[in-house]
Amino acid sequence: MLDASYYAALGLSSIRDKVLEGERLSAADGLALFACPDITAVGALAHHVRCRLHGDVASYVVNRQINYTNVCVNGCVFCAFRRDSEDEPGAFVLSKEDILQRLRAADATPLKLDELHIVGGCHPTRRLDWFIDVFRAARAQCPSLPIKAFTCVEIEHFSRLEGISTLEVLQRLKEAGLVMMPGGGAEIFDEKLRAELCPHKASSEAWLRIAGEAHSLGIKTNCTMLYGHLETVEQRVDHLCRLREQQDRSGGFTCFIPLPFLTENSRLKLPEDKLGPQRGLDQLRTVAVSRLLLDNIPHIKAYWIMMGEKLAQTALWFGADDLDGTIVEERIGHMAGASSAQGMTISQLEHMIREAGFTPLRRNATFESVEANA
Ligand code: V47
Repeated sequence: MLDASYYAALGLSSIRDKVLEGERLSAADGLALFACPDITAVGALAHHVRCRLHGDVASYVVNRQINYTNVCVNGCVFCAFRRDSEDEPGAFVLSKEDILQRLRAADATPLKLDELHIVGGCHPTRRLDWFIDVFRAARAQCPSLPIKAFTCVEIEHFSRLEGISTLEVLQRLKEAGLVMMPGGGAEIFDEKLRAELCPHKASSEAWLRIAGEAHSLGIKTNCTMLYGHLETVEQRVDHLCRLREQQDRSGGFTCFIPLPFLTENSRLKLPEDKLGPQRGLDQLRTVAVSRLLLDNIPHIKAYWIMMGEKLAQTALWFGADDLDGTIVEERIGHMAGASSAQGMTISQLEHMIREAGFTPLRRNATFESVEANA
C-alpha cells in the first residue's frame, strides 16, 4: 500500500508525501489526481486519509426524507424534479397534514428516526411561517427528532419572499427547531457554468455566505457538488477549493456529498462522450479526490440513492465513510432516473457496510453516534 516507487512512477511522489504527512494538497494536486491513469492509486491515498479519520467505521442514519413540493421558481436546466407551476403534470405540493402523516408513519417503527430531512423546490407562495408551523408540529409529535431542512438556496428564497435578511430567516428557523441543513443547491460554483445551468438560483457567493451565516448561529450544514454534466475537472477542483476556504472561515460543514448528475427527464442533454460506463469510475475518483482535497471537512458521503447501492458500497474504499440512510421516499434522484431503491432497512444498510469490510455506526443528523433507541 502506498509504495513509494509506485507513486514515483505515476509522478505522484509529492502528493503521496503530503498525504502521509497530513499536509494540505493544492489545486494543482487535485488536477494531478484527476489526471492519474490508475484510480486505485488515487483511491488508496483517499482510503489512507479516511482510515486516519474514521478507522474502519462507516456510518448511516435512520432517516425519513420529505420532499414537500417540486414546484420551484428556479427552473434549473438539469433538474428533472422541478415543475414550474402546480398545474403542470407531475407537480405536487404536500399539505401540513401530509407531512405530519409521513412523519408519524416513519416514526411508528420500533427503532425511531434519528433525522428528519425536509427539502423541496422554492415554491412561489409558500411562506416561511407555514414551514415554522410544520417544524413546531413535527417537534410536538417527535420532540427529540433532529430536523435537517432547507438548503442555502431555500434560505435565500425565503429571504426574498419575506423581505428579511438571510440571517434572520436562519434565526427564525433555528428558534423553530432547525439543527442542521442539507448541502444541496451548491451545484457547481464556477459563475459562467452556473449561469448556464441555474441562472436564477442563489449565486455561488450567496450560497457560501449563507452557509457561513448558518455556521455562525451554530447550525451545522452539509455541502455538495453536482458533477458529471458540462463541468471540467478544473471547475470541480475550483468548487472543492471554495468549499475548503469557506470551511477555514466558518468551520460548520459536517459532510461533503458529491452528487453525480442523473440524466433522465432532464432538459440538459449530454454529449455522447460524457455518457457511458466510465461514469462509474469517475464517481469513485471524484469521491477520492474530494476526500483528499477537503482536509477540513470530517465526512464524505457516498449517497447510495444517486450512486446506486453497489457503487456507494465500493466508494467506502475510495474515501467515503457514510452512506446516508433509510430515506423511505426519495424523488429528486428517482425523477431523474435513479435505479436505486426508494428506501433501505437498517439491516440492509448494516449488511451493505459489513459486506464491504467496514464496521457500521448508526448516527444522527449531526453525525453523533446513537445507541439503538428502541
Ligand atoms: O441540490 C438535482 C441535486 C440536490 C439532479 O446534505 C441532482 O445530507 C443528480 O443535496 N442528478 C438535492 N443530482 C439533494 C441533496 C442531498 C441529498 C441527500 C443528502 C443530502 C445531505 C443532500 O440534488 C440538488 C442538486 O444538486 N440534483 N437534480 C440530477 N438530475
